[in-house]
Amino acid sequence: MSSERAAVELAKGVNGLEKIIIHETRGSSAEVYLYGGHVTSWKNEHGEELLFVSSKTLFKPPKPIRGGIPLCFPQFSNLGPLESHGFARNKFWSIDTDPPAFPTNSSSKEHIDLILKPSEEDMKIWPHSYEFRLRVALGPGGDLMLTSRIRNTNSDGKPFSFTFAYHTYFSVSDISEVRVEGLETLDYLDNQKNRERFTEQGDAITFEGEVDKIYLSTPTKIAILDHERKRTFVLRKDGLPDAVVWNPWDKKAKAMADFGDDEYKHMLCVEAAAIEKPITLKPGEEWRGRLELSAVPSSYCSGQLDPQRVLQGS
Ligand code: TA6
Repeated sequence: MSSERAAVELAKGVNGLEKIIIHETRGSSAEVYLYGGHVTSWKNEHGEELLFVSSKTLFKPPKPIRGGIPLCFPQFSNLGPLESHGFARNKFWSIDTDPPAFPTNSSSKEHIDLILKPSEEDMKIWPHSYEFRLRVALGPGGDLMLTSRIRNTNSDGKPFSFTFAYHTYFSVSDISEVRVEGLETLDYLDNQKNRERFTEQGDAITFEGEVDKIYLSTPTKIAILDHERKRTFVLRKDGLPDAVVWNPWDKKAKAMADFGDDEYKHMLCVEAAAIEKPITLKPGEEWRGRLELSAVPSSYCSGQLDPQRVLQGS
């Protein structure tokens, strides 16, 4: 990295919204907006963008940013009285200048710490005091890590419960050529069928229409294979038992103002989540949910790549 460019820099983004850019020595980078604590870019060492952000998204509060990694907290989707996916994604976060020590060795990685705490106004919508700390880190190999630490700071002794998701939008070459491995034979709730419970078939998941499923108690590792780009995304998660798979396809795409009609062909959401069993915290207790994303080159022609090797590999 050229000496003059800092590893972590504050910059002005779209519409003057503040963002932090994290640079990793070998060339990978990530961008996080203070608006929503929202990662909007993750690039590999070749400068290739790995996340999808809609060309129609407005970057205009209070509208959430369409793409990247929205944070769904304290409510996933409409599973509660709050707005869809809760409010964390349309709040202004602050840089956490004094984060509590981190257990893992992520201090060695380029990172930024953000924090969200409720205002008096917020407490009227969700009557709980909390501290939501988010660390966004880039590993030497360009892996992107998000660690959320949510603490109940209620002084009235009250516990609170929440559901959560890292609503990651992966950039893919052609959705009809993408396979998801690691969710075979699992139970899921189908959002298109009133969250009725079904069991997934035994093969990799492929896409030929709208998909909106909450997979329950999944393995900690899921692979997304983009054959055309010879790229495999490996999603590792901790403290997040469930995974949501979403592609709106053509009709829903047309119905979303902040989403291009054909953009469904180039994105797939695979979301590390805690939905089926809401997390409950007593005052003083803290929950941790970690997401680690890697993009590995994969030469998938005539069955050379064994996805199981990706899933069982180190
Ligand atoms: O995570 C899948 C999902 O819950 C879908 O049902 C769809 O609504 C999507 O999220 C986008 O939600 P949003 O509130 O961002 O429009």
